[in-house]
Amino acid sequence: MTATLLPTSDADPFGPEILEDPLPFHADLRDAGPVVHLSRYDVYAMGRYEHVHAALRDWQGFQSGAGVGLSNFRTEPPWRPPSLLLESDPPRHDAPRRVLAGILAPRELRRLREGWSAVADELVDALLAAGDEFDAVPALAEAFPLRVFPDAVGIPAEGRENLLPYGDFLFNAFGPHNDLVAAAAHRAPELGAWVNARCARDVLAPDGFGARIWAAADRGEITAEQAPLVVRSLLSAGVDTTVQALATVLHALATHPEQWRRLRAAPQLARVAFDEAIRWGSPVQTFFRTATTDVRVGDTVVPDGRKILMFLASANHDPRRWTDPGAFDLSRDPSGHLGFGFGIHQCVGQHVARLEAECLLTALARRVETIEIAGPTRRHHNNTMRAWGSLPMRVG
Ligand code: HEM
Ligand code: OVM
Repeated sequence: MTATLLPTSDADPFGPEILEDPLPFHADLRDAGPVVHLSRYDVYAMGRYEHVHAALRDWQGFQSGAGVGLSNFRTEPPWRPPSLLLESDPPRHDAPRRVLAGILAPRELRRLREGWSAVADELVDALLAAGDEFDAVPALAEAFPLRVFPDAVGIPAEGRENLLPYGDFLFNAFGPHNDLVAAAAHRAPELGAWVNARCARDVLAPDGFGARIWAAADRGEITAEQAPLVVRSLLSAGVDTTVQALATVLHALATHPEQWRRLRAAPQLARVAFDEAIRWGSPVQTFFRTATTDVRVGDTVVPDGRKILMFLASANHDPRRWTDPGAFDLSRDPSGHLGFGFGIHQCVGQHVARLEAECLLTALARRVETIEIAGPTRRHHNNTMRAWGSLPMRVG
């Protein structure tokens, strides 16, 4: 039995061409085999649903504790103290995960729905009163999460404009030290200090997610040293992701009028529309893992200590798993998509994201008959996120 069948690719998945349109590269990656060597970074990669899914389930073989970016924490110092959730393995991962999963559980979020719906209604009313054309990225995709999420965490109002640039840098930093990282690196210390200061107990409002994390520390479920880092996870992962997921679903609906009509006719489809958009557009495209031993995948071996890039976006378009994967279709069942990951690190904030989407899409569907692209759209390049910079829209 040989272990030498390792296709190789010299493509740069973090270069501007592939960031602009990753789909052709994803197809090549899937067709090349279960595991491909990316010669440019000397790392391994997976693009097929079956293998990405299996690897995400195998947290013992493919760890997160050495970082889920290109940088290997075994040999390179991380740019910030590692996340207790994203960048950790059991048993250290367990307590912070349990605490956050409890605070962000669907039944805990019920108390937020009414208020978030009212904000969405108000935002859409104000937008429509101002005219029938707008850029959906700032006007909806950014505006709505920024109105509801930082309040739900409980941080003060001052300086909230730092949240998006912090997230943009963080998601870039999972990739190589390319131009995207270099262009923003000068702000990282300042943004990091600003975020860290919002994790302290005394700045957090008494009824928010942040205060609940500190209350869990009081109960001994996590330590007082861990609490600020768990708050940091919310401020790190909770803003840019939902902004880009909302931009993705708005773009999908604006370019698929028949699906928009379906949603209008049955607004309870908002959650399916959102998850289908996450499958279809995969706002979080990739994460790395690190092999903890020689791990066999198909006919090849990922050697101990080596990085492997999981293409969630490619798995979400794998024709071996999905019928007509390129179609954005509200009648499909998108569950099982890997856009929120899978396994022990699967997105702990997914119910927050779905509630935001439900509120915003319902508010729009109740008021707007048609929605279309009204001018040239622009991507925003990021090493980890598939993002929109501008989405000119016209509504009727
Ligand atoms: C984990 C995507 C929204 C907090 C993840 C992972 C993905 C993801 C793919 C898995 C990472 C891995 O396996 O290494 C998304 C997307 C979102 C979203 C697409 C929006 C649609 C949120 C929100 C929050 C959040 C709103 C906070 C309220 C987290 C945290 C983790 C995580 C803390 C780490 C969980 C762990 O390692 O146990 N997310 N996320 N995310 N997400 Fe999200
Ligand atoms: C965290 C974190 C940061 C970025 C992303 C993420 C998608 C989590 O600090 O825990 O999940």
